[in-house]
Amino acid sequence: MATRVRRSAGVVGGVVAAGAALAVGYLVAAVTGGPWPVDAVGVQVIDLAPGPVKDWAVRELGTADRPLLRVGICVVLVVVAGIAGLIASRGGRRIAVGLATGLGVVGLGFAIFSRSAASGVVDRLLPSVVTLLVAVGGMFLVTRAFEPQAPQKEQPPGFDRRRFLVTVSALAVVGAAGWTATKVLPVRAGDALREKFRVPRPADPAGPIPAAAQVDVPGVTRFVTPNPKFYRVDTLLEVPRIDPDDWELRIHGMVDKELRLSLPDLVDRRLIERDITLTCVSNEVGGPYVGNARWIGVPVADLLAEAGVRSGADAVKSTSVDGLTIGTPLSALTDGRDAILAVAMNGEPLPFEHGFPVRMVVPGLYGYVSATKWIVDFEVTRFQDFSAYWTDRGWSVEAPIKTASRIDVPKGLSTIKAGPAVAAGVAWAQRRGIKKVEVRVDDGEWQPAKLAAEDTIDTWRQWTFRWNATPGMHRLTVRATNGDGEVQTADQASPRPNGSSGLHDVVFTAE
Ligand SMILES: Nc1nc2c(c(=O)[nH]1)N[C@H]1C(S)=C(S)[C@@H](COP(=O)(O)O)O[C@H]1N2
Ligand SMILES: [Mo]
Repeated sequence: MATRVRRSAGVVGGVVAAGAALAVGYLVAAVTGGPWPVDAVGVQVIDLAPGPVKDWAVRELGTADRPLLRVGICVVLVVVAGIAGLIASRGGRRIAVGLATGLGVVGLGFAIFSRSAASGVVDRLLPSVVTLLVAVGGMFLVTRAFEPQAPQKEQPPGFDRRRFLVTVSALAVVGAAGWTATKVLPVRAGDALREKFRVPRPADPAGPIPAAAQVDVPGVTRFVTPNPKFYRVDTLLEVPRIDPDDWELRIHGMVDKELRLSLPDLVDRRLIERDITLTCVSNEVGGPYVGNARWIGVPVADLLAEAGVRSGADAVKSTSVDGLTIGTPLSALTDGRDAILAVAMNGEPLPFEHGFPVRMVVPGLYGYVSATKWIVDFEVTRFQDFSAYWTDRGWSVEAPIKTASRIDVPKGLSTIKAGPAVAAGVAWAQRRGIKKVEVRVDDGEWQPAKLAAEDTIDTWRQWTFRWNATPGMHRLTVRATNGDGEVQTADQASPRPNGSSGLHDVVFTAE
């Protein structure tokens, strides 16, 4: 009985020591902006995850894979710590402290080598160093309760109940305090940073969006995606919070004159405002990774002209604050389309999740080859001289957005009223615009849908379709024709390597 209590205490002690270490480390990460060791490991997992696993995670879990990955890593750590505590309770105190040290050092190692937005060495390492110290110290202190009562070597481990309860409670309080502090104190300096930046007035504002761009059918996507609803795709567990006063962009490489721009330098230039629909290459047919916003930014072409592009260059390699790289064809930045370094999204500074303070937006290209968030470096170069984050992972080097269409209403597997019915959705073919949308009921003929007003060729376009739904199960299929007259292909392709294709359909019942 006594043995069992001691062993349970060992497990609890190990778990509490690990929990306190992780919680205090989390607080330090929040204060410094450095990586929490759990996230340092997580980002490595993301970078190393085989393509299919990553595709699966994006598809099935969306952004939910982020908290899940963190929880998974914490669970592994806590289980190992529990086992270490158990070993200590059986006389293996050194092993337990050694395990805690080992795990802490591994976390520190990941923090040194993994991508992170933290710039200074201290900010980058402090969270893992503190986690390591609390883990080792905590394990050392709780397991003191298991020292043999008498000094003889051969004595079985003892169990000093009082000492155990005192150390475990103290650690639990420290951990809980650390965790709570992160949640309640304004340590993330977050919103204050964003409020430092005032959205500038564009010299070249966008025209009003035609009211008729938005169809009036319940359940259809909103024409302008509200910022909090905008899809998010990136590889970070903690969103970078860049101080706009510290931000600097370096434009260099195959240019005549290198530029270094602070945020005031950047927005001091000619600003344009444009509606542009972003799309992720990972979007499945009918999927949600597409959104439309009104952006304000500096034309990339202006900056390139200022820097003077040398002949021979065909690409721009842009880098975000965490070291992720994106390769964009130079031609897409200079062919007259509205490629911008954006500082505002729907009238607000960019949300942290969407790249504050500056990101690139290029109409017509999937995000992974153009939409660099938290951009800090812009190098004019040649495709043959570098490879970028996603292309290293099996995605195409060049990726224009494919013509696509989606049915939002009726929802798949829903039940609608038989009789006069309405379907509605969106279609997009950025740079070319949408000229026609057609819908097919069951295996019938393609029939024209009614197009909503066009905003621009770089935005998606809504459509409605009215028909008489007879009772029973039905399938609606949609296809779009872009402004070049090309009909969306029915050939099915999965997102990898350069975007999904195929026709979206929904099955529903009318009764
Ligand atoms: N720094 C950084 N920028 C990034 C990414 C990223 O992982 N890191 N992902 C890209 C991808 S794949 C897409 S689709 C868009 C998504 O932009 P959003 O999250 O603002 O919707 O950002 C792009 N820019
Ligand atoms: Mo993407």
